[in-house]
Amino acid sequence: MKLYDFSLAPNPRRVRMFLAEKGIEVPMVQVNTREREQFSDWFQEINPRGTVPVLELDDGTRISESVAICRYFEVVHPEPPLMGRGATDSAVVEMWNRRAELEGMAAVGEVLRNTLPMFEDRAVAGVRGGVPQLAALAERGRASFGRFLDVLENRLIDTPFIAGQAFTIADITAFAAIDTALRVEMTVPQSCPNVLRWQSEIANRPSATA
Ligand SMILES: N[C@@H](CCC(=O)N[C@@H](CS)C(=O)NCC(=O)O)C(=O)O
Repeated sequence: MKLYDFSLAPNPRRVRMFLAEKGIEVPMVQVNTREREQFSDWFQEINPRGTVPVLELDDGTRISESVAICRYFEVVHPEPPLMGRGATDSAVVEMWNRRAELEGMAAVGEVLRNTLPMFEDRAVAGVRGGVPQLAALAERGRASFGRFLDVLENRLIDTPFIAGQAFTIADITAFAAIDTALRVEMTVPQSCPNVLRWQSEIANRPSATA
């Protein structure tokens, strides 16, 4: 088994945090997406979509998509549960993780991909070129990110973690999104004290450095 990873990229980081929380060690292969290694012949054979992370199992099965990879490890290594237990709990975790992806990670991605010079003409991940950056999308992403923080603030008034009483994959996704937002100078404002409290707690977990 091996995990195709890039230490500086946010989505592979989600998987590394998930593995660290479970105490699982997997051999990693670095794919330097800043050097466009995702478009190299060798990696295109692994994942023609040109994205990391990718988990390769010993039987040759390849799984891309961070959550699909996490799901695999949740099933083979259920402790500690990070995707909920039982029908209700799992659905609530999934709901919050989806929201963290669609409203948090996507918003941050929209800003990053449409502003950073390294993504010039490559505003969509996995595409070699011909996708120009659009300032309006970056602006929209900033507004979406602000709304996402408001959603988290309201949620974290009532619960210690995003999906409820326990740390889950939803915390990993939201934390990775918020940490990545720093790259484009988007920070959690003082008007979100509960998000700040939660953020510092997650940052103090050993998995945060994974
Ligand atoms: N939804 C996918 C997103 C994967 C993705 O976009 N990965 C980025 C790194 S965070 C990537 O590989 N980018 C390649 C590129 O910039 O061309 C997942 O969660 O695995």
